Amino acid sequence: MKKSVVGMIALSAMAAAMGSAFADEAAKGPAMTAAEKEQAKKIYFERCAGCHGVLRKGATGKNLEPHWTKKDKDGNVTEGGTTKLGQNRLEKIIGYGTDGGMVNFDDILTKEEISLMAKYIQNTPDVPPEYSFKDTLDSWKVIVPVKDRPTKQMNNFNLKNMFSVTLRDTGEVALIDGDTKEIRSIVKTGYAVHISRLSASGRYVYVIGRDGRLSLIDLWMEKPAVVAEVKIGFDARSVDTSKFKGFEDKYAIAGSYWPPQYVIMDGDTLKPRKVVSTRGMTVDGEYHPEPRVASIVASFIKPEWVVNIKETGQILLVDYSDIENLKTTTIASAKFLHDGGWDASKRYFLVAANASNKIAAVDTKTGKLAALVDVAKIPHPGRGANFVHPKFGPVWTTGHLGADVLTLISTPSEKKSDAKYKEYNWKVVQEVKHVPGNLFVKTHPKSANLWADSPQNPEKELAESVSVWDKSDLSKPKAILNVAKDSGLPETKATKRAVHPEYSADGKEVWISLWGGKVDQSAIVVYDDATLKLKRVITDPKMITPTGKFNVFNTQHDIY
Ligand code: DHE
Repeated sequence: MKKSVVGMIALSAMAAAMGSAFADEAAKGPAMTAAEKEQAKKIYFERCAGCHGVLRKGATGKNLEPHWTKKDKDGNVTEGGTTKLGQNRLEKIIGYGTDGGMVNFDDILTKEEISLMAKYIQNTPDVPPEYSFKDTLDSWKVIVPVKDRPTKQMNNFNLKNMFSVTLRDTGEVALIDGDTKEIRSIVKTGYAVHISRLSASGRYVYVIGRDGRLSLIDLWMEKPAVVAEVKIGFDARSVDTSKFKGFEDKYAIAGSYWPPQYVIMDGDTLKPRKVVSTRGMTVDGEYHPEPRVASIVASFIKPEWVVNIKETGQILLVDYSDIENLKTTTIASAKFLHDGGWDASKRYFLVAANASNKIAAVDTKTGKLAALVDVAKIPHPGRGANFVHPKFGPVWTTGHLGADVLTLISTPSEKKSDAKYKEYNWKVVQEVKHVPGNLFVKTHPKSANLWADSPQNPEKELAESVSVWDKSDLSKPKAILNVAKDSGLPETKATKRAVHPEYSADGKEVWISLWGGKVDQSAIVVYDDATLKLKRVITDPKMITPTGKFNVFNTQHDIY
């Protein structure tokens, strides 16, 4: 009950913000009542906008504008060689998914909702309102002023091994003690929190909700709680802080999907300081009205953030040393930039240009594109996984949503002993057989293993399992762990997706979320990394739809 109410409230707020009536042109699409449009609008923002875009111009997902979703009355059913879709075909695609990577929604939406969505996307997209600096400032709240916050840690938790865990559908984050596995605090945040990132100090957790609400959690409080909040847009995915020496946590930055812009704030209060629009030209020289802010990461070697703009394929290096006179380097890479992580040296940031099937590597020392590497279909690295390959030296690994491999890319190293690997740099040196539908790969410098999930695989058994390889010999058969079975939770018709492996601070345990259906019990399943044996199942009625887990120490130091 609780989760659906929270979800409804958040979505109504978001949908209400998305403008009012349809444009006149919409009359040309299938007829819908006002109530149907409202319902479809809400579902679209909850389930579809992330991949297809608010304006439906397409990104990870296809373009969904009426010029090809809607068949013409005169029987003209193709455009540029592509068959226009129409009601029946759209219903099938939404229900059953496609080989192109569209997931099936028949276990999430009812038949009536699927039919409604097929009608909705044949109508002209709604254009949501803008969100100004004043709107951002008006939403800003300091709950505990800096002067009233503790001056030392007031609890006796081992903060380094604390995990910030997204409880997706309740709009909360659970802070779980990695040593005892106890839930220390459940904190109200924005809806469907996407990521948690740590302050340079390791004291504060920055949590960004899908609804654009950014929350600042103080881990030093007796019971960690939110000390400041701000809404940075209507739809958001990314946040980080300033990490360069002398600027530690002075600023925070959060990226918005809608409106397409980023916001720079004071690090300790979230007071908005600057809003910067990301609208502009794609790498192909076309204007794009909705270039969303995807991953953001703070450089350790310069006072800069790497800000990846999805639809334009432009990588921005935003220099925060003087935010009144903001300097930005714009690096053209490839369209549809999404998630990514550092190489082992933390000089190069590697980011997936997912629908272009490429990995872009930016050299944050020279401020230039280091490489654009062709890879298999729809790379999705999370943050990737760095390790030393026995034959090819240092490599960074990505998984794929749309292909059955993990891709290993050789990365440069300044160590003399690694000079022999130079010839491989920025080449795909190995593809390791996995299954499609992978979202996250993970390893740890102290671990012998490489872990990968496959939560988007259409086969229930594979979506509920994770795979583990021995990094020293990737030709050895992988171990497959059925996380759903290991959890001991009752079997359900709905798939419990095993998602997002995350290491403990010492690299000895791996935590996997078992993301159950809305009404089923979820869990976090903890494995011993050395033996791959089940160590603990963390479950609780309050543990509703856990997804991302962020170990404080590993996130603070970008260890992956
Ligand atoms: Fe994510 C990272 C966007 C769907 C869980 N996800 C990211 C990042 C982006 C992004 C831009 C990188 C942030 C950064 O590093 O600064 N994700 C999107 C989408 O647009 C998409 C495809 C659709 C949507 O509507 O959100 C999407 N993501 C999902 C999910 O369905 C997941 C599995 C669960 C959920 O939250 O809905 C999911 N995404 C995650 C996680 C990370 C992430 C756990 C962080 C990985 C890490 O280890 O840092």
